[in-house]
Amino acid sequence: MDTPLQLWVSETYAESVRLGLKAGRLLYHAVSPFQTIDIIETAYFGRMLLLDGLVMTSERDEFVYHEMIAHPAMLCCPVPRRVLIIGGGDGGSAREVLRHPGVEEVVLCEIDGAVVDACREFLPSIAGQLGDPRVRIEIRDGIAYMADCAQAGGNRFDVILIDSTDPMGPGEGLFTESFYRNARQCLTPGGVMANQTESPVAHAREQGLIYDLLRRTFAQVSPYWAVIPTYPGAMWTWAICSGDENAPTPRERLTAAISSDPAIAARLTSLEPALRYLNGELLPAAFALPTFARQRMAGEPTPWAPGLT
Ligand code: SPD
Repeated sequence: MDTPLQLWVSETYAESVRLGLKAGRLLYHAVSPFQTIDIIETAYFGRMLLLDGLVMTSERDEFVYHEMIAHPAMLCCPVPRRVLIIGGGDGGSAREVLRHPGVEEVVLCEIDGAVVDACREFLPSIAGQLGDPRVRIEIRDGIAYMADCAQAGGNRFDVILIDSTDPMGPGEGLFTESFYRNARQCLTPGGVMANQTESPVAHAREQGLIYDLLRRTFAQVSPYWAVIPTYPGAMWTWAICSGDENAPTPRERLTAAISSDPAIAARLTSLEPALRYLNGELLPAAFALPTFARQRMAGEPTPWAPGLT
């Protein structure tokens, strides 16, 4: 009896845990100077982008990640006009940023032009806004871009999003103190940076190190989380960071905004019809962290928790 061939792709973490996805056609495969790039069809999550075999985004759950990296930081800033995205070559973060009416310029600095081209061709629902005239794509190393921006005097972007890969391969230098210091200098007064900070379940050690660096570099660091079903550990985090020690923290700004700042609350309400994840009830709740994650991010000793062996 013929058994139909079934293909599965999987991502392993902590050397012992594996998430498997039933796959269909391989739509795109390339080996660029930086990484392997694959776009595949999956049975449940639609088309999916993998870099060096690690899941970056899928048609079915990308909205959670992209809404969550973009909108909290954009709302934190009273009038975000100029936005820098480091990484984010799939275009999902740019698409969300462009939903904010005052945005005049989005610089997307992606190291690998092949990622941008492949996503434009095979993931149009994610990359479809990359042709917007407000978007300027720079195919460059984000570390060098940020260093140049800081050296030229900084003070250039209202919001910076670090939409990076994991801290390995080409993304590794995007998790360093010097990179964060340059990012802080590139912000305008009152500006904020948001970055993806991995999973408290799958990347315990890496996450502890990332938050050490962030707390050393920025006066205020507000972590928040959501569930991304296709990512290792599923529980995923971001942080909004600000260099302004006298202002309320990003968490306080957003939480107060929802209850008492009519301008920010109105901005979120006007976005809501276009969003599938974020809303006025969820935004303040996303900053409430489980104790083990909160302890680790604060640099406190954490009793055994997922991800620590
Ligand atoms: N482990 C996956 C981490 C990837 C984070 N960046 C995803 C890019 C989506 N725009």
